This record gives sequence, structure tokens and C-alpha cells, in this order.
Amino acid sequence: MHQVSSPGSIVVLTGAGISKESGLDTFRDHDGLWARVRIEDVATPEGYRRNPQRVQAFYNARRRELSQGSVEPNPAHLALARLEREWPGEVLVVTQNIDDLHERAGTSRLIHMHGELLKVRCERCARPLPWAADIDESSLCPECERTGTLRPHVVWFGEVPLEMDRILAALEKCSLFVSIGTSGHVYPAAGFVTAVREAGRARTVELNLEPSHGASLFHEVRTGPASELVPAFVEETLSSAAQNANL
Ligand code: BJW
Repeated sequence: MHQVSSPGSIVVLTGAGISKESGLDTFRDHDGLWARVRIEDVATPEGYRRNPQRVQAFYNARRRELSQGSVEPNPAHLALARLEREWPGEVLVVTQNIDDLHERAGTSRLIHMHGELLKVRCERCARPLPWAADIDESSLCPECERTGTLRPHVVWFGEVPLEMDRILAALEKCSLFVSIGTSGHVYPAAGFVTAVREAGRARTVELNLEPSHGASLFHEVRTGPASELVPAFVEETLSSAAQNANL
């Protein structure tokens, strides 16, 4: 049983596992994306320079999949939005996911550290823009009106994740750190639990289908599907805050 002093702040890190039950594939599970395509080909700047069409096709397909009516937030996304609404302190969700399921569930304090599928950025003028359609070599940047310069607004291996200063500041001061549906293989996200432990003030909890690569670093690990574990954990956290408030 976890306890977090109210109204301390909470940081939640999410990974592909939280969106699995919404119908989106993870990366490293046996049926995941990396079983079908090579990381070096589609998730590195070198792969993009070698074959931009292949990389655009990979992200175009995922962008179309996200717009299908069947892909919707699941009870885990909804529970995190409830946590933000009802927790008396600050809640920040840091997601490695590029889907928009947290937003659709109602989470508003959210950082997409690996970018967003529904945005593109121009390699010339650099500004991220909302984008729901396919991208190809004839796509025109609406800002500088060049063609062939738009790329997915995502963070590939070797690139620097977004908003790291804001994330590290939140990790430093939080009272509870919860990691959900991430395998713990990709840095810097895999190192967040260590940063929190070194700051010495937060309880750390992992909620995952199975213990992750870094499970031993957490105070507590719960295993099972996110759609069950997360609503139960949020209910428990909010009830413990309500009890503390009544003492
Ligand atoms: C469920 C479930 C259910 C299933 N319920 N759970 C050597 C040592 C250490 C580090 C490095 C190194 N060499 C290079 C590095 C750095 C490198 C790195 O980490 N490499 C490692 C692979 C070794 N990292 C980088 O290059 C990053 N940049 C960087 O470090 O810059 C330097 C810097 C940092 C900080 C400040 C300043 C400078 C960039 C990483 C970019 C990652 N990009 C990707 C693709 C882009 C987006 C996209 O296409 O979607 O991001 S890779 C991919 O992995 C994607 C994900 O966000 C990321 C993490 O994957 P995730 O979410 O953990 O998914 P899975 O599939 O691995 O796990 C799913 C989990 O869910 C599993 O555990 C399941 O059990 C579970 N699950 N169903 C609950 N129903």
C-alpha cells in the first residue's frame, strides 16, 4: 500500500503499454512494431536520410491508424485524467507516446517527450504544426512554402527528447512517481526512477503487464493490464488523500 502526503505533486511516466488496450502496438513485445520493422530504418535520423519515403510511410500508416474510430482512450487514460482533476496537488503526465489518447481522455498537464504523431515540423523553418494527413515529398510547408521539408514531429534515437528541463524539475520535487506501461529500455525515460530516488523524497511505483527491465529500482511493482491496474491505483491514491484530509 502506498501513501503520498497530500497535496504533494505526482509525476506519471507512460509508455506504449498504456495504449495497447486501445488497439495501438507496443514496440518491444513479441507482436510489437520492432518485430516488423528495423529501428535503424525508421527511428533514426540516418534511416530518414537514407530513405525518407519508407519513414514517412511508417508514420503515415500510424497516423491513419490513430484516426480510426476504434482507437480510443481506455480506462487507464481516463483514470489519469481523473487523477489530475481530483488530486489536490499538481499532477504531470510525461508520455513517451506520440498518440493523442491522454489529451482525448482529458489530461491537460502533459508533456510528449518523444513528440506527437499529429504534428509535423519543417526542417527549414523548424516550427511544429498540427497535421492529420499523410506526408510525402510533394507536401508543402504552410509557413515557408517549400516542398520536401516536412518530417514527423517525433524524437528518434540520437535526438534530444523534448522539454527535459521541465521534466527534470518536476521529478526533483515530486512526492510520488508512477511509471506505467514502459519496458525501461529507452533513456532518458528509463533513468527517471533513479533521478527520483536520488532526490530522496518520492515513493516510486511501477504498473506494468510484467516487471520491466528496471523493475528492481521501484519501491513497489504491480503487474497486470493497465486498464485494470491504473483505475484501481488512482482510486486508492485519491482515497488515501481524502482520508488524510479528514484526520
Ligand atoms: C503493458 C500492456 C498493458 C504491454 N498494460 N503494460 C547506451 C546506454 C544508454 C543509453 C543509450 C545508449 N546508446 C544510446 C543511448 C540513448 C538512447 C537509448 O536509450 N538507447 C537504448 C535503446 C540503449 N536514447 C536516445 O537516443 C534518446 N535521446 C537521448 O538520449 O538524447 C540525449 C539527451 C537526453 C537527455 C537530455 C539531453 C540529451 C531518444 C530516444 C528516442 C526514442 N524514440 C522512439 C521512437 C519515436 C516515437 C515513435 O515512433 O513512436 O520512442 S523508440 C520507442 O521506444 C518510442 C517509445 O516512446 C520508446 C519507449 O518504448 P516503450 O514505451 O517503453 O515501449 P515498449 O514496447 O518497449 O514497452 C512496452 C511495455 O508495456 C512492456 O514492458 C510491456 O510489458 C508493457 N505492456 N501491454 C500494461 N496492456
